[in-house]
Amino acid sequence: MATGTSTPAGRWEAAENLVAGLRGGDVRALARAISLVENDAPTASAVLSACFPYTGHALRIGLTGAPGSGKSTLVDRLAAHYRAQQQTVGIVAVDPTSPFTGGAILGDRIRMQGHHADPGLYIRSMATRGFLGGLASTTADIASVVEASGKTRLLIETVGVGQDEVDIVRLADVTVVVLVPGLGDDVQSIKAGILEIADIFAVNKSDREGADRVEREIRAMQSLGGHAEGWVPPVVRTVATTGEGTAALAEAIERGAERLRQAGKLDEKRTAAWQARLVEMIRQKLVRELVRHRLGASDLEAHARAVAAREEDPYLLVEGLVRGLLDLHREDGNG
Ligand SMILES: Nc1nc2c(ncn2[C@@H]2O[C@H](COP(=O)(O)OP(=O)(O)OP(=O)(O)O)[C@@H](O)[C@H]2O)c(=O)[nH]1
Ligand SMILES: [Mg+2]
Repeated sequence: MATGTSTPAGRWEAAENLVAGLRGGDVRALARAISLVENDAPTASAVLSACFPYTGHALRIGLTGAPGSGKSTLVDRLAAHYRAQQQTVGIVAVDPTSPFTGGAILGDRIRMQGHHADPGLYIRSMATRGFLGGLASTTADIASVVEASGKTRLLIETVGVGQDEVDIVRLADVTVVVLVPGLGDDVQSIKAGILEIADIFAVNKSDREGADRVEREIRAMQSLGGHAEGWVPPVVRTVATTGEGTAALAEAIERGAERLRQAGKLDEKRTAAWQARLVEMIRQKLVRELVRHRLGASDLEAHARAVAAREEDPYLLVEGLVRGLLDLHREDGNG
């Protein structure tokens, strides 16, 4: 693993070694591979390529909902449920750039302690603070690395607050939207985007007053139609702190996945997800190549200044930059 990573061959060898390690159950190799991907290191794409043949088989389950709705607690319960069924589990929690982040990280750290002896379970929190775009794509890449280590169930937790988070759960096979009673968080006030992506609703904290009302509101929304493919998302009540409803939720997830498989919708969904990811990957690659060959970070700032001052035409600038990059590759004999 001490191979130099400054050459493509060296990067490939390093990546293959790392992936052989994580496939063999080396948790430190897994953590290192994830960090390389998260930090967009030079070896990252080689690591992902080496992982790719070992992916595509796990069921990806996205959980989203308001901050503090009990997603992490629920994810823990599901993980324990799957472990009892001899499934192996990977958890990827996306920590939002929000005031709630501190609590989430603390919660995840406490979780880790409870499970650290179990080699069939891996938990990773992703920080999003300062992340520059492509969050959904990177989350999916990290899930792939975790899957390559041999996990059969992937649980992806994200706070349902922004478009990034909606994009992340769109990459899941089955999406659970977690709602809670008594937050003044009426279903009507929940963003339409979140309702549309739900394959299943979990009404968590059903030990509290108002679970009936939340469920009624979901049903009322559903009666207005909307969800495609004739699948009416089931509503499952849970109490994540006691584990009540976990088995029913897991069953709803399996039924949802099975239905998708039978209708050929799972492949369709994954194809759509790949289409979004491919666009993102191409975008990232183009920007990286531009910065490497044509445009340093300081040049970008100089251009921005000139454009803001109306001294430069941004449309002609971008046209010229991209054209220049294509010409460069043609000169290299790549075109
Ligand atoms: N009464 C009750 N409390 C719950 C239930 N589920 C979770 N909680 C509590 O709600 C708080 C938040 O739970 P988390 O699992 O951290 O919620 P989260 O949605 O992951 O939070 P963020 O990741 O910070 O958005 C914790 O104090 C939990 O113990 C439940 O079913 N009933
Ligand atoms: Mg959480």
